[in-house]
Amino acid sequence: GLNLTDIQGDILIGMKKNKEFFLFFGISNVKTFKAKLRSTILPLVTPTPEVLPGATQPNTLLNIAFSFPGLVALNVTDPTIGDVSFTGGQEQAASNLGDPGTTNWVPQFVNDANSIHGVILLASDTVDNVNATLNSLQSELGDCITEIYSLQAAARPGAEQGHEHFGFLDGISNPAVVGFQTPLPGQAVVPTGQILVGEPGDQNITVRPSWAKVAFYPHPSTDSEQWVKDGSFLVFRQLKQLVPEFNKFLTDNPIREPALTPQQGSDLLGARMIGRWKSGAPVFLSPFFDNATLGNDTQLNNDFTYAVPGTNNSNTTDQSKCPVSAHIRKTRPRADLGLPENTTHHIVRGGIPYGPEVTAAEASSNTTEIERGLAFVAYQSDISLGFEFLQEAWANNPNFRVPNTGYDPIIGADEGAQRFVTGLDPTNTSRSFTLATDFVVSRGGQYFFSPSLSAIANTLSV
Ligand code: N7H
Repeated sequence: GLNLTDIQGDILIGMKKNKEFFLFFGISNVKTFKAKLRSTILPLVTPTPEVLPGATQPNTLLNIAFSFPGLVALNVTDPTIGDVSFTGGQEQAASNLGDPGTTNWVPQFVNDANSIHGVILLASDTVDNVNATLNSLQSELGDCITEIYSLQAAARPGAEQGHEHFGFLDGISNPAVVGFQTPLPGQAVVPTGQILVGEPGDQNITVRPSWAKVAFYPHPSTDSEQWVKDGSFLVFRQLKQLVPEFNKFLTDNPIREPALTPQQGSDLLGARMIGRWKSGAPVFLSPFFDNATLGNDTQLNNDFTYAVPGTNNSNTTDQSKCPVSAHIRKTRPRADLGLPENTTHHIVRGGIPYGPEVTAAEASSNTTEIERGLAFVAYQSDISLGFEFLQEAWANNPNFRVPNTGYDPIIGADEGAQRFVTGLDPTNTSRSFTLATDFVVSRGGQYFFSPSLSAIANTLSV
């Protein structure tokens, strides 16, 4: 079985707190940092058992991950971990990811990409708790680290808690790894090595798509690299969401159907862009109206495949119940790639919203004035088969599976160019919509490696 006490808590099921602070730091004094990593930080690192349901938790949960330049600074054996995306860094991948270069990026992710050595994640119920931990950490660490950038993220208030800024319930569908969780109906079950480096299934890919970068070698490859086992690559992206603009698009383009009011037509358009209603109910199971009971029921809200009910085969072209390009269908095609489900391209998502609610002025002008969005966090054992594959080969590919069905209307991108998507109008699924601007704008990020606790103790801090 898995050694859960050795695996950082955010990886497999997430720290799941209402407040989360991301501290991007540089290491200014390697020797002192290594000593403090062991004496101060390691005892605060939250392992998986502490985030399991019913566990007693500290007030503030902490996880830590390192960039490639960070592992180089710490002088570990093979800081590349055999992952070329990790080694290259996210900045190098910007255009491939569909960003218009780094024009919209947070300056620190560009200018200080080599100085950001790691990220500390602090999660708690209150910002006061986070700040208390941060203050004591900073006074203990002194000047052996430098803050380069930070982001305070928070769940949305009141009834919107758990919903991202466009209004949709998030955190419903994440894969379960074999032998760890009992899967809920419809939940993907993936080999442990899909998410954790060095576990069965890691890099166990016989046929890689021709465009995919080939890793140098499976990780870990030699005994001296065993420290990478049970770590996971953490992809961080600050994804700005243009909420008033998104809402205006829905208002301007309601699905017209006799049984629907214009508001219901707009809601239907939004739901078909995601593949779920705001409550979380999948449009495949509830094609015309939201169904909050279904959305909230974890036994039912993920239990579908896109296959025609009663059949076990893939259903590649029918869009009547869910567009082929809907965000959740692009990023997890389920039966569309055949059953049993493909287990190669799965990530565990642990993102959280950041930024304030839409103001009255923004709503009435249909224009974003204050930045808000998603602090996107994804874990996988191979970045090019995980996050990069979902973004590049699926979301940004208008011909994925069915030619000319268009981009993922939420996250699909073509370096800022206008995009098209079909399938959104159930009364005419060949109708094409033009998305003149992106509703999600990448502000960039970095690739990190979230090591096991034993790697922190025995390798990174010595
Ligand atoms: Fe996505 N959204 O509100 O539209 N996402 N996502 N995502 N996403 C999901 O099923 C959203 C992003 C995936 O298993 C839901 O938990 C937004 C990136 C995957 O069926 C909602 C942003 C990538 C799934 C959103 C964003 C993904 C998923 C439904 C950016 C990867 C699970 C809730 C601001 C490259 C699919 C749920 C499945 C679900 C939204 C980003 C991937 C509501 C707003 C960058 C794999």
